[in-house]
Order: sequence, then structure tokens, then C-alpha cells
Amino acid sequence: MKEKKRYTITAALPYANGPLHLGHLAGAYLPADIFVRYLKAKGNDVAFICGSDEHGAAITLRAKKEGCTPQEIVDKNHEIIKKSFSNFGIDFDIYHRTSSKLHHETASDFFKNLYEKGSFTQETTEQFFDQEHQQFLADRYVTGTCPKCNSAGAYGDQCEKCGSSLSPTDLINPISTLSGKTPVLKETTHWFLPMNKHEKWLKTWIETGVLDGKQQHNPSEWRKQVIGQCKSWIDNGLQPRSITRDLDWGVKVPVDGADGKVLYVWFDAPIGYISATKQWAADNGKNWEDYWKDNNTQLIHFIGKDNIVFHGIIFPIILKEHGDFILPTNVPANEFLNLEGDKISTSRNWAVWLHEYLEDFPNKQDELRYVLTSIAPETKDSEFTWKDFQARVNNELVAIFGNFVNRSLVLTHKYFEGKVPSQGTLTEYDKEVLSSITSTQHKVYELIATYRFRDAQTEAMTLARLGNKYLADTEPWKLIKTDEERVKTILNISLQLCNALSIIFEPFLPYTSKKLKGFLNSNASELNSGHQLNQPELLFEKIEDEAIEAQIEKLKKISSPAPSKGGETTFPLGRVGDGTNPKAKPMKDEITFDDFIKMDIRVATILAAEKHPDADKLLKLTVDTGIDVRTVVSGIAEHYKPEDVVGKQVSMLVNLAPRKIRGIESKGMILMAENNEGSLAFISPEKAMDNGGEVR
Ligand code: B3M
Ligand code: ZN
Repeated sequence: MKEKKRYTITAALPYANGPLHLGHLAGAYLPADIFVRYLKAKGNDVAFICGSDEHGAAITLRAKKEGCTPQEIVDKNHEIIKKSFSNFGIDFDIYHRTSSKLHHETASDFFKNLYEKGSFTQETTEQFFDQEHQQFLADRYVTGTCPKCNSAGAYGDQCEKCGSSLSPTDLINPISTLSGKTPVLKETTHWFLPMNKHEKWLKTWIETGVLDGKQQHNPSEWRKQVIGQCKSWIDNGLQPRSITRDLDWGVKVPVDGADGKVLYVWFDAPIGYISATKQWAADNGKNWEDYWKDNNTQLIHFIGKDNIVFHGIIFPIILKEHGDFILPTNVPANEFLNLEGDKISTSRNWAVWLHEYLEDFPNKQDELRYVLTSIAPETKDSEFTWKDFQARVNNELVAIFGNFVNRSLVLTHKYFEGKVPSQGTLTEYDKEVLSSITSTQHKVYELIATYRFRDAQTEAMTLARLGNKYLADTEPWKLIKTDEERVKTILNISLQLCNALSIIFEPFLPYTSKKLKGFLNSNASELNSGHQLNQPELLFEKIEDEAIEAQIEKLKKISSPAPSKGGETTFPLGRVGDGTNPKAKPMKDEITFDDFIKMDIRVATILAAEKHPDADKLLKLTVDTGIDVRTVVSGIAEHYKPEDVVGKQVSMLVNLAPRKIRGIESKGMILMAENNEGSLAFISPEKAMDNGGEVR
């Protein structure tokens, strides 16, 4: 027998400043849960750790807005979030919280340990201060233009456009998002983690998996984008990072003279994994150190891509500086899930909230789990649409999985009083079907073990498909009149398949699996002949058009209009109509009319589009400009699929000197508008126009 292994599996601690939406589930929690259920099914020793991240400026700001204390905010949201997780079967061993005493002690001790070792530097610097709100501004609350890529709307800690790590003072034209005013610089003293000192070992560790001369992980098992992001951080040069803040909410800095200062939320939050493990161990008679300090334990962090640097670089530095702690063996980060053609935005309420989903679709958590895993953003951003949700539920869960199970059970009740018939003599086909049970399970587990949950679920579904095909091919309902023995064999095999489905689907669809085991009246790995089945019900119900239309309507109604559409909005950065979008880039230098008319802008139609063979971000477009048909290379591939742009009328700068872009000559430039979050839109004439029409 293979030796059972020990695993510490963490899922990013959600901020307790609002409820959970689809993107959260798809990003980190569902894959983590599938992985843990699989590990546990294999008999491993697993601690599945999560909790609420209850500190940080976002929470104090929310409290300010709602006129209550930060504690009230986190108390309320902690309960809502915890309930959503348990309602969706995300089966943590503990769901802890960072406002707990145990966490404050643990984080404080961690800081002290590093402080006494001299792992930090102390610096007095100037930081942005909002005079209207009389407070220092957290990095996220300063926005401005990125000094590296020049795009507007970069945050004080990071430009989401080019991924550069920034300091608020790097920003061009900084603005406080609290007051919308330009903040002033004021002196303050903080502790810094000199990340630059750690570049060397980090680089080796990330790139080769070698840590202190030993192979600690296998980088080929890490997702490319995770290694890529970490490497680019390191290659750009790591900077000392301040790990304390001027704030009165959080873990107090345990050093004399640090009044009014707390640990930076990203310093204490990952330590939350450790304090949660301590609590769980104390509650369950375990030793927490086995899960954090034993080299035989695998530590795996499930996160979204915006958290990569913290789990791939900063937390490992902190753990290694402390000493004795293990480092993660993998950080499976997901990309983002979009919703109905747009980024999920909590401020615009462009989201599907988990608790609301369950009100509208009671007991349909597995339907959502299924769809979210089918479209999991494992290697690139993906998109949830209600129509796709309906199609996957109706065409796959109902028509394939549910239908097969139902037919098998109903026929057994009809012909054999609900008792599993004997297997009899097997044909080659029967043997093939039976053997696919083991081979499918094997493939599914292999895919889960390598973090390919989407493929794993698709593979599991092949077994239900096979079952359907087997019944359609063998037609027991016809044979029953002439060959009852053969029907016994067919149904025995079908029921074995149903039973296997209940096992193989458990990590993905735990509620369905439980229901199916109930119909089969069994928890065993195989069904014996003579075994009595229970009366079945339908495993899945069809989702009607009206339910889907209602969801689409709801989304449109309750979400604030996108800023580009104008109107009243809850967008925190200023009202549309008063000309105060603080993320708008400063105006360029004045030009004359003669400068302007040098640009020849025309209406053009995109005739064909394909991905650039050598660049993910580029599309190669064939365009009718009314003057000619030509090729343009356009950096829109992250926003539009080739098939979505064909036929579009656009505005195009046609007299731009031709340039070679990644080996393809591009003549002209398609004009695009960009909104605050960096998504792009074509500048299309408001009605169909002749190609070649001038834009002036
Ligand atoms: N709360 C950020 C987030 O939810 C943060 C994760 C902490 S993990 C230690 O994206
Ligand atoms: Zn940038």
C-alpha cells in the first residue's frame, strides 16, 4: 500500500467586507474543495484551512461608509461568508477568523520573532495623507497613472495593466480615492521587509524547486502563469516593502513606540492560515506543527491570480526568515471569471451573489459547482453566462448524467423489484464498459492530482455518456420480452456504472453523490446482486428559460450602469456627469487644428480576424478601409475573440506609417476606448456607414 501523505491545503482568506460571489467560488474555493475531497477519498491526512481576512483599510473604510465599527462589519460578513461556504459544500476543516485573539497572538509573535532577528529595516518616509479625511492612505486608496506603462487607474501598490509593483509615490498625478483630492506627503515611520535581500534563493526556489540544496518542489507541476508572475517580479528587482500601517484596526505592532500602527494586512493574513491550523489542531487533538513544520507535509495554497506575489514571494520570505516552517509545494492560482461579457464588479453590483443564487435556485449548489468547474479559469480568464449555465445543466447534467441514472434505476424497479440483478455471462462490450470504470477513475484522479479540475470533470462525465450509450445500444426495454437473463446483465452493469458515478463525482458534486448513494442504498465500491435499491427521484431538474431570463433581467436591473453608459452610478470614484473621474489621464499638450487634420481617420469594416501566431495579446485583422483592403495588427486579443470582431465597423487611423509588429506588417491603427478597469471598446459609428467615410 502507498503511504498516506500529510497535506495542509489553504484557500485564500476572503475579505470580510462583503458577501461571496461566483468569481470567488470559481477562483479558489471550488478547486481547493475538489482537491481536498479527492485527497481525503484517497485516505490522506489533510487539514483544509480557511477563514475570514478581517483586517485592512478596506474594512475600516466600509465601516466608515456604513457608520458602524469595523468589528460589526466583520462579524456580520464572517457569518454570511461562512454560511455560503457551507451551503455550497466547501468543506473546510476550519473556517477561522483573523480578528480572533489566537490570530493576533500568532501574528504578533511572528512579527516579534523576525523583528528580534533583525529581518526588518525601519525607515521614516513620506506617505500620502488625505487632509480631508485626516488619515494616511493605504496603497490601494491612491490611484494615478502608471509610470511604467502610462495607463490610467493604476493602484498605489500595483498596476493591474502591466503588472508592475508600485509604490503610491511612483504614481503620476496621484489621487485619494477617499476624497478624490490630491493627497499630501507626510512623514511616518514604518518597518520594512527587505525583499531585495531574498532575491537569490527565491529565484532558485521558484525556477528549479531547489531550496537549501534540496528539491522542495517540481516547477513543472506549477502553473506557467504562477512561475511567470513570480519570475517577473524577481527579475524586475524586489524592493523593500513596508509591513506596517498607520491604522487603528488590525494586529498592533508589538514594538515600543509603535502606537497607532498595525501590521499590514498582507503580513498578518497569511499567518491566518497558521493560527487557523492551531485552532483546528487544538479542537481536534492534533499537533499543528505537524502541518507546518514537517518536511513530509505538502503545503498548497489555492488562490486567485491577484494574490500570486503574496503567496509565491512574500509569505515564503516570512516563513523562511522565521525558520522551521515549510514552504508551499504548489500555489495553484486561477485566472479571473467574467460575467456576461464584463468583469465582475462588486461596486457596480455586476455579480451573482452566492446567497442570492441559492434563494433563486434552492438545492442547486451542484449545478453551479458543475458549471463553474466546466468553465474554470485555470489557464486564462473565462466567462460565466446564464444561457451557458442553462445549457450545461440541461444538456449535460439532466440529459446525460440524470437520464442515465434514472433509466437504470427505473428499469430495475420495473423488472426486478428494485433488486440488483445478477451479472451473468459478460459479452466483450460488457467487459469493456466495466473496465472503463477503473480506467476513468484513474484518469480523473490523475487530472485532479495535477490541478486540472476542468479536464477531470469532463473525464468523469465520459462515464455517464458511456452509460447512456450502453443502454441505447443494448435496449433492455426491448429485450425484456425475449431475453430476461441478458437484461439482468445489462442492468447490473448499468447499476455498477451508477455506483461508480456516485464515487467519481463526489469531489465535484458532493450533494448529487450523496443523493445517488441514497437511491442506490449503498456506500460500497460495488453493488452485490440481490442488493435492494431505494425508490429514485430525479437527480437533476431542467432549468427553464424563464428562470434564466429572470436572472439576466435581475443582473441588468440591480447593477449600476457601466460608467460609459452614463447616468447615476455607485461608482466610488465620482459621479458621471460632473467630469470628475479621478482615473482619467491628464490631458495632453494642446495641439492646433492643423495637427489634428494630419490624422486620416476612416470608417472601416473588419473582414477577417485571427490570432497572431506568436503573440497572445494580438489579433491579425483584415480590414476594408474603403480605400483598400489591408492587414492591421491590434492588441485586443485579451478583450475580443476573432469571431466576435468580424463584421464590426470601426474607426481607423489609416495614414499611420506601416510598422512590423511581431513579424507582421501592420498598416494603420484601429481606435479603441478604454475604461477605468482597462477593458476596451471599439469606436464604432452609431449607424452603419460607408467604408472609407471620414471621421472628423
Ligand atoms: N483577503 C485578498 C483577496 O481576497 C486576501 C487574501 C488573503 S490570503 C492570505 O483577494
Ligand atoms: Zn502599468
